[in-house]
Amino acid sequence: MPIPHRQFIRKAKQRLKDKQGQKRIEEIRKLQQELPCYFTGHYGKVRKWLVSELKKTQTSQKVTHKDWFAVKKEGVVQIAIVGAPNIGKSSLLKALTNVQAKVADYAFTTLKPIPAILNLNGAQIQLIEVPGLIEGTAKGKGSGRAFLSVARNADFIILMHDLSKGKEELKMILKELSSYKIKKPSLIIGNKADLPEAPENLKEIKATFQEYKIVPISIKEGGGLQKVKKEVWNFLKLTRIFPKDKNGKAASSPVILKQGDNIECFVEKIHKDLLKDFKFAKVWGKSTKFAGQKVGLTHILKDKDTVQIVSK
Ligand SMILES: Nc1nc2c(ncn2[C@@H]2O[C@H](COP(=O)(O)OP(=O)(O)O)[C@@H](O)[C@H]2O)c(=O)[nH]1
Ligand SMILES: [Mg+2]
Repeated sequence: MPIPHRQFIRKAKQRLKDKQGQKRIEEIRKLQQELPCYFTGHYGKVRKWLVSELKKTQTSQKVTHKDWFAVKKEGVVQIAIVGAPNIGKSSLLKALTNVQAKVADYAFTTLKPIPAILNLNGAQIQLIEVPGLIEGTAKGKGSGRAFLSVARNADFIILMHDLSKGKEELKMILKELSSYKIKKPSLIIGNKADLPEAPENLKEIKATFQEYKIVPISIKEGGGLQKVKKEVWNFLKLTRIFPKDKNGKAASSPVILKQGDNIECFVEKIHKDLLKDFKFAKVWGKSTKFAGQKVGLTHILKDKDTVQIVSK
């Protein structure tokens, strides 16, 4: 259950109290994630307040730190792909999206973050290749910091590892990430599984890093990409909701919501104006006891539900 909005505001203010600049931006983004998705009423006001705090902080940030930049958020979530240079990050981006990223057999190929859109089960997911951490640092403090801020601002992290290298290399990178205060990776991709050293290294890595999901792939030979998509979909915790029109015809492309989102979130996504004329909704699918069940705004939806909105 969401906590009452007053308690939320008190907690939010406390958490933002001594935070400035980038730290404040990160905290505001976290709070936005934690906010229950009501767009009206008290929580609607809290939501607006957080947006205005974010804008204020970003404006002052631009004035004081000219070297800071962010990749514009597009799609429903942003995933940063991080790791050492030359492990296949650009290759992965090319394999999953239609972006033209440069792939080359030497470090320093990718010198700035590259965003691309992956369509996953009807959800637009923004992937960002972050230049190899060492590349960033080598290029000078300014852009190195900028890369880190891109990785820190992403909603999720995918860490890529070259399976021709052993567990020490991976340990080092994980330590590096946490020292830069980058989120714990949601997934580790072990690329270059086609190389002769890979099976032995994978075995050792799986035994050492048991708290992580590790997916071996070979972009070169085309293996493992479907598994990557499946794992990404799992950690995103999204739901696909199919709208049904007045005549009972269900749409073929879903509205994408977060797990735990309710009818109000769904209505808001379709059209803000629908909310004031909302009477009830009819739902088919896993969230209901029977087909076509009548529900109100607070009904929580489940993946692949079909929803018909009935207006006043
Ligand atoms: N053997 C092998 N080589 C790969 C694989 N994926 C990428 N590479 C090679 O690794 C090198 C670096 O790739 P790139 O995508 O530019 O890596 P990035 O620096 O991490 O973006 C290139 O020569 C790729 O052809 C793979 O699955 N197996
Ligand atoms: Mg690259």
